[in-house]
Amino acid sequence: MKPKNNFLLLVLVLFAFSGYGQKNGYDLWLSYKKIDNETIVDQYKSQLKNVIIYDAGETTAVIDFELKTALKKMMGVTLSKDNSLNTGNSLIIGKVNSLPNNISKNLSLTNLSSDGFAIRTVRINNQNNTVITSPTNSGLLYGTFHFLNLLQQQENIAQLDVLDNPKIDIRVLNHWDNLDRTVERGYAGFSIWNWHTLPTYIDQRYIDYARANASIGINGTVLTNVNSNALILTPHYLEKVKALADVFRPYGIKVYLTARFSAPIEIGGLETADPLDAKVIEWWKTKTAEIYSLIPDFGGFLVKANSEGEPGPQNYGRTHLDGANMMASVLAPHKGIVMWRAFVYSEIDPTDRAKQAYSEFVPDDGQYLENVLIQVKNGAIDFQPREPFHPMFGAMPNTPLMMEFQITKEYLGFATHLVFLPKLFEEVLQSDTFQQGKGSTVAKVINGSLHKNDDKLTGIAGVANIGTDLNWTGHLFGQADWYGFGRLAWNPNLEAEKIADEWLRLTFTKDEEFIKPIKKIMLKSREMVVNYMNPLGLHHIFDSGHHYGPGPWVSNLSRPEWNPVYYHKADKFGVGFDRTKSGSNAVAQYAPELAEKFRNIETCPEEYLLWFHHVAWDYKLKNGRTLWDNLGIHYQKGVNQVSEMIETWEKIKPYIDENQYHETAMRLQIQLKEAIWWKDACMSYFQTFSKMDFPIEMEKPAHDLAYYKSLNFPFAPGIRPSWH
Ligand code: GCW
Repeated sequence: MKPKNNFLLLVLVLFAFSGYGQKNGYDLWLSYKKIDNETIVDQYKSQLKNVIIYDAGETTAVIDFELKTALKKMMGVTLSKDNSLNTGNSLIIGKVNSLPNNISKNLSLTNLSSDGFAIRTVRINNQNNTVITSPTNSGLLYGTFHFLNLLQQQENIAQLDVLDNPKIDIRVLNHWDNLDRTVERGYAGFSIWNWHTLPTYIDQRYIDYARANASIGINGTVLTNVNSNALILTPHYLEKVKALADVFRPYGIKVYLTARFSAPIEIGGLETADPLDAKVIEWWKTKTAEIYSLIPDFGGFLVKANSEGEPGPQNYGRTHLDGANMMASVLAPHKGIVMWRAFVYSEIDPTDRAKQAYSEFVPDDGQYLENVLIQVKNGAIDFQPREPFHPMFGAMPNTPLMMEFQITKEYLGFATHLVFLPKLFEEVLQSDTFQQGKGSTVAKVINGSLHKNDDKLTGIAGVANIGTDLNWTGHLFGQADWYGFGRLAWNPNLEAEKIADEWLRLTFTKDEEFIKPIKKIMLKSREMVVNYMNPLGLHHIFDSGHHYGPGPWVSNLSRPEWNPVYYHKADKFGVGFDRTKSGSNAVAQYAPELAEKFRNIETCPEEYLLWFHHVAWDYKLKNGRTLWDNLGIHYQKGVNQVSEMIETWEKIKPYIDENQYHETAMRLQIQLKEAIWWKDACMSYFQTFSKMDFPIEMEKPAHDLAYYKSLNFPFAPGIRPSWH
């Protein structure tokens, strides 16, 4: 850490010990609560007397701070710093090749990858010591956090033998943050990047943001919105970006920017942004060199091109391949990468929106330069409560595909609904693409196990849910989604249940009376939101623009695929989007094994029924009831599940801080109200087509359809100012 940051360190220390952050949620999963079990504290104290940190560059101070803070808070201990290796009960932290020989020779670390770490109990002079090692500084930091995590969870540390490697190389957050500090689809306040006071004022949040991310293995951040503003690439802003990069570097976090494709025109004074134009290429080359002169480890660019009106190579008759490769070629000499988004659909392409990205990208498989990753959303439409996995994941064996998840809940209840997203992420990651036969899960596509060439890059991105709210994410449980994303980015095969368990222990208490019921509601919450918003494969029936609440009736927007009626296609016969041969045939983009299953209404999983089929209202589902009845049953079930969640929450009151209890309790009330609203609005609307009575299980709507249609929310949060 640079000397000028010493003052900040002091502020950080004072803040960390004030207990303030713990109560309002600011400390996230790093609150390092006092360990209430004296036997364990005594054990830890006897096993942890001394600490030695071998040179970890700028990261040394970070590791030192974290250990100091954590051990003091958890058990009131400060470790001594004796470098002699003779004391025993030392915590020894050092890179593989900076550890003394007598330690490293016994460690057998052949399986350790560059950011991986090992934590081992080793004997020196007949005394036990704990060694944390890695080939890199970041790995040492990850190992330290892991070790502290074990203490927080009160694990036995007497005989440690841990080796953990990240399974994905690039683990980034995408901030959809604008330069005016609004956050597109952000529900937790304003952007944490205060561009006005940067580069001189380093907000404490930047440091705590870096700590939190490093603690879960996130190693990159894209600071700006994919709907980008070219100004970020001007010297005035680059200086500010550099300041952030300097803060994040010791935490192993690289900075990336979104690159507006038309920047050569907007800030470069050129007449074109044609990717094959020599002057344009030269402009990007010079701009890139300028960025690297300020930020030598700059990560690269994330690009949204020719999507929702953003400029791109197609404006010049070129392809995504031309655009991506041009940018990649200017970044390659600096070891930078391009993350080129596949979220494209065109206002002039009349084919099913769900098919368009596949059609644009798959034919060019294998032709992208080595430093290009194609960033694909988890599903083919848009972060819906449930979508089948994006068919591109099984169809581009020769191109690194990056996963893009949305951590912010644009379509899952903003920051007011409790919905544990790792359950959704897990479902997608464990879906079988059949790319190379059975077992070719999406996780294997993105972690590179299916690549022929071992050197191919791997990556995963999460659209951040972070803002200036005291607790960062608005909903306290939104922290679990950030945490869970990081954990899955490190290891996409982790189970959502384990993640929920870890997060609850780290954030609240390890008391099973609390953990058990709350874990249960978290794990159920994803299916619950599907039930009360988009059951049985319904999708994109949100009110327009802000996507707050139901709007299945919306049909007046300029582009057909912006209207919910495009997606549900309700008529007097039935409801749902026919994506079989008789319809758009999007099923054909999946491997034959899956296409076969989805195509046949009898074998199509019910959760995807209306995604792939237009189904008659009186069609009988597996439970013998009609589709119509089942819709009502699902909507009601979702509502009932929210009520159950509220009952559970009331019971755990004694185990949690009062403020946090009340905050969540109030949000749950909003969730209940909105779940009922979804049920009533959607069922009233669909009834105008089905003309059938509501099933007996369903509570009748309190209002008529006209009422639900009349609701209007011009200032619902998260929307682009220009879309109001
Ligand atoms: O779902 C849509 C969102 C837009 C977003 C776009 C995208 C950043 O409604 O707000 O723009 O996806 O992912 O590019």
